Amino acid sequence: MKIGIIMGSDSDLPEMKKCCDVLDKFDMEYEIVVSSAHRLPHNTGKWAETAHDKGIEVIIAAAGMAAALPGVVAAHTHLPVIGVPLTSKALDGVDALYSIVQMPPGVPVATVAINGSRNAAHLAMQILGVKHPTIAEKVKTHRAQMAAEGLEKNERLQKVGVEVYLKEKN
Ligand code: RP5
Repeated sequence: MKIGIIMGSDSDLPEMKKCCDVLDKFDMEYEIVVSSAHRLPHNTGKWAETAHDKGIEVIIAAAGMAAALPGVVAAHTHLPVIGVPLTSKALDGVDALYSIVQMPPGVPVATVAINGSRNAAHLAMQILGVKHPTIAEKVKTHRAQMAAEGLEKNERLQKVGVEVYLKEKN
């Protein structure tokens, strides 16, 4: 097991499925659990404390609203923790962003954008790539594919112009 994903509620699952989709695409091993820092504090702490022993090497923690989860998980493990702030109705994710990003020195959470669950997956792979060359190769191959796609798009735009390009795109 390489990546552990934890989220504060099953209502976070639709956004976190996008993270799973990226990891599935690259054939990455992960486990995904739902455990709230506020509603299940002991369970959450235990999961984080035992993550390393289970073979997890990097953790993605996602939550909305008060969003204590990524910080609480980081407090219970030496593993790197990537925090994903999720949108909520009242404050649209800014509440979660501020909660997750403002960690005290010594207990960092690497915070991605609001609803940035796909980038959490990519960052987790980059972290694992430091130790696992096969994962680093996957990251490099993906970057090369993105660059090739970008060049193709520009070539097409230069060839057909704005109007046709937009018609084709829509
Ligand atoms: C947070 O509160 C969760 O991460 C979720 O984003 C939010 C709302 O949770 P539910 O009331 O939908 O379970 O802890």
